[in-house]
Amino acid sequence: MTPMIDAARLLSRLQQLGATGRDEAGRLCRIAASDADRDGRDLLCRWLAEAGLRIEIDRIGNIHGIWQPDGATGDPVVMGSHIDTVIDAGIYDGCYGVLSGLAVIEAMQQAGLRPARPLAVVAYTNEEGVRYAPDMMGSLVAAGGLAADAALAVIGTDGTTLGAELERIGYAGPHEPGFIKPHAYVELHIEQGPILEAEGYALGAVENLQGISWQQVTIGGSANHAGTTPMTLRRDAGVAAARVLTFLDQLARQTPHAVATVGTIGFEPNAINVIPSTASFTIDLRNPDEERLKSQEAALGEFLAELEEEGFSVTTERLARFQPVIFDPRIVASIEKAAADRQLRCRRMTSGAGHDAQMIARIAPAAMIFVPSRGGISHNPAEFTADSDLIAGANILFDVARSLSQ
Ligand code: HGY
Ligand code: MN
Ligand code: MN
Repeated sequence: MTPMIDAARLLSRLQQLGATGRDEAGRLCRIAASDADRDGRDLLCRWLAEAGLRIEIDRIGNIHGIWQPDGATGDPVVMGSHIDTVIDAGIYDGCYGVLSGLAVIEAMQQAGLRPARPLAVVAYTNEEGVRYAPDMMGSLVAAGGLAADAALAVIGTDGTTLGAELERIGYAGPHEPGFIKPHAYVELHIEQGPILEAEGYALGAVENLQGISWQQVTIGGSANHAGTTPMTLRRDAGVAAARVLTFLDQLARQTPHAVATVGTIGFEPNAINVIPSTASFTIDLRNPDEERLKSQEAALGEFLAELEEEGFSVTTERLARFQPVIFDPRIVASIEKAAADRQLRCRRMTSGAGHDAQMIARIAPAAMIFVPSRGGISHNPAEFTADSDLIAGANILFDVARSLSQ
């Protein structure tokens, strides 16, 4: 009988964690290093302790639950993801991978397995990057892509500092990030896109992940009276920003596999009868092809230069820039084999979203397993994956982690 994970307990924990860190309006907002995040972390650590795992926290707050079975030696097989969320989030993004990693270890313990290697489940800090940029921060630091001190010094959108917030919530750990070097890393995650559902697949074996470019842009014009200022005499920063948004949208629609998003925007002085003097907004560009991503960035730069020619001031701040990542073909193949062995339909695919796996791939063989998202919806409370798909994915994670830890 092929061992299986405890489905009821995994589903129950997903709901319990999903109920933790909701704001007064009932929205799930476990923003990294917030009180809500602390509550989620505390709950996860309780479950890790109940499973008898050794809990180790590093300076950037990455939580490691380590299982060192008798006789196991060498670097651990790591299963991870994140439990911080975006604003008004769904309950599966990140949490599903962390809780499934724990379920896999518990299933191995339950089955009396004696893996040759230790196993660990990791919840990386600040994967979403909502308050502190860049995103995937905890795994980036663990992979040596960003110094821990630099990350801890990052000032958030609310003026707080990540290091002080981690101290405040009690998750500024003692270990140097990267103190654990994974033998291999596997991340189970919801697809957050429409492909698996639309094509009738139960699983995705993720072989690559697209490049990401985040910038903060501030355009300066001239405040003036909304009623008395003729259209020909205006330097309206709001309209200039709107032109950038439209330009980026059209550019992405004309560039293969490109996406472009302006997720935040603000005007100064932000009054109904004042022409905006300043417009500040964020730009998220992505493409699986590095050269095309560079061309999107170059086209944006040229457009902003034209606005400067027209008399606007333009400043840009780089918030994140990650190149596309290719995952480990052997692990991808083992995901496909595990799916075939369980008679589950599986297809290879690219990840549109950023994930901790793209960072850990810098220091260890890594790959991802996707399960379908209903309607392709994510970063939205309507995010949903059917229980049968959740359990199937967790069992594939079990099979892959077991084969990697033999
Ligand atoms: O931005 C992303 O793709 C991820 O959800 N942090
Ligand atoms: Mn995620
Ligand atoms: Mn996310």
